[in-house]
Amino acid sequence: MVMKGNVTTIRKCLKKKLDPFRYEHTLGVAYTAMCLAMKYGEDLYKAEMAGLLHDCAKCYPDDVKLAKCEKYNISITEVERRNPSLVHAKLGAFLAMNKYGVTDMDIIDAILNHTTGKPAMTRLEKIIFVADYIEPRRNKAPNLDMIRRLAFEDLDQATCVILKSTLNYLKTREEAIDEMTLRAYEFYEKEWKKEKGNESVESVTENGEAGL
Ligand code: DGI
Ligand code: FE
Ligand code: FE
Repeated sequence: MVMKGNVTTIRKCLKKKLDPFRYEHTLGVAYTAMCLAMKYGEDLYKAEMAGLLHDCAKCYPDDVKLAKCEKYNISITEVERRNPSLVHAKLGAFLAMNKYGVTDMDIIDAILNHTTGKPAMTRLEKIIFVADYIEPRRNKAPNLDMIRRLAFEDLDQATCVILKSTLNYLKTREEAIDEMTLRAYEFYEKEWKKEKGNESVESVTENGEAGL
């Protein structure tokens, strides 16, 4: 077990476990999450820890991810079995708790829900979900400039646009869509409509999918 809550120690360990691109992304998410935390009054330490650890299980090969889930009794859905890359969120939350010594459930939940999102996310969950998409090293998604601005104006609307872009991307690639991704979008689309009436989410995401 890594020394509890020590950012420097956790970083050293992550540098060994992740490839260089993923490590850079990880630092980007941690810093972006802290910026969003400053804007929205979230705890900076929680944002940093969740950002640092959100992809800690990302770089294991798919079969190793599934084997580790079996070993630790982490249950896998049908969609996850067909798309083992989705599993890094669950496995990452488990490792954050059991290997990196995180006890704060806000941090664990933010790691757990960072890939699909879910309805009615906490502020920290939304911060990590959004930071994952907009961090400076991420550059493939369309409309990133707009989404980056929106993230610092309205966290719920940014969450909604990112979910929509992700769904568009998954549809064009004919990938299985996790029930939770859909439910999350439906929830945030309702919130969007309450706020923006007839202006559709598509009007913001219209020119394309999220090339992740
Ligand atoms: O781990 P990252 O690449 O930093 O980001 P992430 O954890 O958000 O994972 C991104 C990938 O997850 C991206 O390729 C889209 C995919 N994803 C999100 N929701 C779903 C999904 N993939 C499938 N098959 N189904 C989903 O519902
Ligand atoms: Fe991830
Ligand atoms: Fe990530």
